[in-house]
Amino acid sequence: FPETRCWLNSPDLFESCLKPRPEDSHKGSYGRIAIVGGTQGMSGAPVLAAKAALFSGAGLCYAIYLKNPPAYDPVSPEIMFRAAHQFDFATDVIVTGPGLGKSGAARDIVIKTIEAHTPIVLDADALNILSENGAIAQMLSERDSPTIITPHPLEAARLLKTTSDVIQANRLEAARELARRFKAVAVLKGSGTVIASPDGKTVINPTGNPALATAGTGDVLSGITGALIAQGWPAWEATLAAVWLHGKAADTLALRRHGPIGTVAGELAPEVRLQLNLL
Ligand code: NPW
Ligand code: AMP
Ligand code: MG
Repeated sequence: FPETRCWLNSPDLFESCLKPRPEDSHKGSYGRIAIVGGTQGMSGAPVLAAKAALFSGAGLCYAIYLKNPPAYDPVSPEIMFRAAHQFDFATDVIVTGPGLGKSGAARDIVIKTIEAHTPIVLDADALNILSENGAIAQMLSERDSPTIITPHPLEAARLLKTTSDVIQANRLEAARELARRFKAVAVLKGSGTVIASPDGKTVINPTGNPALATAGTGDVLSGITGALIAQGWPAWEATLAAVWLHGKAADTLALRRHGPIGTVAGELAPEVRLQLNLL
């Protein structure tokens, strides 16, 4: 890989992707996104991602559950819930993994996601399934549409068959290896998130702080990323912008609002919306 390390130091890099909204535009103009996940005990994860997707500007958002989708979410009634067997996956982008679990049905839905001819974001349990199934990993490298993977250090360790200590000691190399091996834009999360492309671009994100070290913040990141892709951003720029915005939202909350303790994942979406409108 070429040594293309740099810090993502301003939103200038992706500002050009953010287009003004034409007067006669409608919800269809801003893309349809499906979030797939939410097994028993983790039903909130797709809701966090879906809410973040809507606050990041997606036109229509479905939350897809393998079984027993909730009728609706009273806090975010904009989200449309579906059972996987009722859904045709004909959306502009699919985000699979938040709270998905690792059942046989979960594995089948990961395969269906990878077979889609749209950009996909694989997070959380979709990555854990990938780690345990070489044939699915092989399918990824044969896709003709963009793939984004968003592992935290332990998920990255599972994908690369190593330990999170080894990953953390070589974060740039690990991100590059993930991008190369899975032919994906790879986001190695954690303090100083590293984003790598399959062709060797590598950047480190400067935003974010330990306020993000709390349940569900990764699920939120997957929703923001999907939403920018639904709105037509290229995968690389969408990923850089999403990681930057997610961290910036946490910085704003922690520095300006209530300090570093006790941020919850659901609070990030309105801050991301504010940042996007400021760009
Ligand atoms: P340790 O403790 O250091 O050994 P898992 P998960 C490590 C869903 N969720 N730097 C750390 O390991 C997700 O979507 C649902 C270093 C940590 O203990 C998934 O589907 C929620 N290490 C599922 O739960 C809210 C780091 O990884 C371990 C690190 C399981 O996902 C919560 C955890 O990894 C959750 O999002 C870092 N920055 N970050 C809901 N409300 O429905 C993580 N680690 O065992 O894969 O579990 O990430 O919680
Ligand atoms: P997940 O573990 O999937 O919920 O993802 C956690 C999210 O919070 C990722 O975007 C991480 O980069 C971010 N995060 C966690 N801890 C920190 C930290 N200490 N500094 C900056 N970002 C963090
Ligand atoms: Mg996660």
